[in-house]
Amino acid sequence: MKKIISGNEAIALSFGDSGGVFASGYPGTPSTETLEEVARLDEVYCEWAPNEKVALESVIGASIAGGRCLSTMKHVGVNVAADALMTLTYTGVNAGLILMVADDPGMHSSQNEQDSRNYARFAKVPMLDPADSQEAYDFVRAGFEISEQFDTPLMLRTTTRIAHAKGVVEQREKIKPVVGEWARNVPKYVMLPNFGKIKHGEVEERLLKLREFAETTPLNRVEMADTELGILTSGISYQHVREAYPNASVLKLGLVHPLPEKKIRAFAAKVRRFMIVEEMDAIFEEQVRAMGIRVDIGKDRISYCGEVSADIVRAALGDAVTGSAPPVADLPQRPPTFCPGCAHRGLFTILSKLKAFVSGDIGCYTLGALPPISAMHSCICMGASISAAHGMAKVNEIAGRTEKPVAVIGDSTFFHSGMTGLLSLAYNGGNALVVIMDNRTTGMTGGQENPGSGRVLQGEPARQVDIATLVKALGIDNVAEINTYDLAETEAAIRKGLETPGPYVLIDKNPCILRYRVKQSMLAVDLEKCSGCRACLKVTCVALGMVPAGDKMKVQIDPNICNGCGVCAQLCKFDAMSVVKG
Ligand SMILES: Cc1ncc(C[n+]2csc(CCOP(=O)(O)OP(=O)(O)O)c2C)c(N)n1
Repeated sequence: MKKIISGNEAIALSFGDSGGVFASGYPGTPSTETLEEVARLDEVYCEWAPNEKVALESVIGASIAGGRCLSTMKHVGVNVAADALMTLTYTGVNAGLILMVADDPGMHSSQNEQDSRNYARFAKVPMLDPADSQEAYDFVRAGFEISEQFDTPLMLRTTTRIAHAKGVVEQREKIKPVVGEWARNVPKYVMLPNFGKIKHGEVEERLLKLREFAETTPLNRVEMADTELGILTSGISYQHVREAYPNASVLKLGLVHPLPEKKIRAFAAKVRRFMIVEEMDAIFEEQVRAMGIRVDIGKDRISYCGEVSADIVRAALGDAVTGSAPPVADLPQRPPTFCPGCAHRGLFTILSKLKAFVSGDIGCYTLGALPPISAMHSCICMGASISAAHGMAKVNEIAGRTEKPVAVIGDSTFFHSGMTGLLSLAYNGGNALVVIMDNRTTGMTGGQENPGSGRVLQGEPARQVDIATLVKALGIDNVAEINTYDLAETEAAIRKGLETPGPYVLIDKNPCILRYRVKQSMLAVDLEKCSGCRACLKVTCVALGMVPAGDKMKVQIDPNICNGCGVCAQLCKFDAMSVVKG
């Protein structure tokens, strides 16, 4: 059967068709839909883990117990899971294990642009890099086979355009899932130093065998055409190469680690100009140069930053670019902002007013860093807000400064990796105010379930963790609930938290209005009372706009967008806004 589906959907479909039994991941664009699609399959169990390390560890267990398994995450998720990965590479697998990682060249929705091919080299594991939805589908099946044949975890790498673009996929015959033996093998799975030493040697031998495999596998194919130009490429870059130079010879790698040295050498020898086209790091180029193979065009002409395009490939060869129209330069910037009715808005309005130093985290609340609110001063990675605030407070203490930092973190991020930071804050006698925005979903990535939402990925009700109880158990005595829709109450609570020495936690429990479709009420502006002062615009709500009224510009509220949260009304000194529909 043929279907038109995205790379993420293709991977999920193939997991179900290739004997997959267990999947676990953590949301992160552009990987998220993969597990959401797996959740729709019959006969497959899957779950959101609280973070990527837990997800990978759970699939390690599933593999040991004999089930083909998949872990999904975005590129930065591998940093979190890396501790498990670096030893999983030693133990190998029992049933096939695929770690799917979605890279985001161009940073469409990520905090950095790291190239996961580095991890395949670092962990010495095979990596597949599909170039379209069909390959995404096929590479899952091939991935399980390679994983089992070579006793290794396998990384399946996608990039945003492979993950989200749709293409035709022909489904293969379904393999019925068969759960194998539950492996009891101490020297293989207990990585004490003595066993680990033996295993390291095996990893190196495995890599040699994989190198041989890379030479012959059809996953790496030569498309010989005009020998004037030969291009080594993989993944989405292959599509750009083909668009720019349909007549060039191409060595297209599906298995991007380890590299087929003999194949590359033979290919390079046959073409007059040898070019390497790869997004982000010079992973191929550095290895190919180290093999002593000449590279005529590579990273000297193609940036390490951002995505590759057909025009970039053409420009690298000094040819005229023909493609897309240039971006319109003078359009006004429209940075993203909180949804109308989002509870984060009230919190950041007050943090901005109090000029607090905010140690931020990753989630919808990160938008509090943008003007005109501009109330976030650092944001590093998931879970860093509390630990970073703790470090700031300690140095402030050493410097004799009295200002107390505020850490802002969401529920999903708190479960992911904020809890340990809070434990440290309590244990090490820290001095920070922590605001946990518990909107009961993983909002930024589209509203996924988490341990506080009361449901699991496949929809069943689940035990709901009470964050206040958890916070107290981690050693925090001062814990209070706030309602960030009430600005006066929020201001008083934050002032108290800042004035009270030691760790202090405030929890807002207003649900995500987008995920839970909460419509509170609707406001309207009395134009007679509105002075046009624009104080309300500080909350950056898209429901607010300026309209001509007499000789002035005054504020109007779009009734279709307003959620009635009332935060803007609380900033109006003229009492011009009121509820028109409750
Ligand atoms: C290590 C890592 N994994 C996943 C992501 C993707 N991601 C960005 S924000 C976020 C969670 C946001 O949820 P929450 O903290 O509850 O805040 P909300 O967006 O709901 O306000 C996720 C999963 C990431 N940036 N880094």
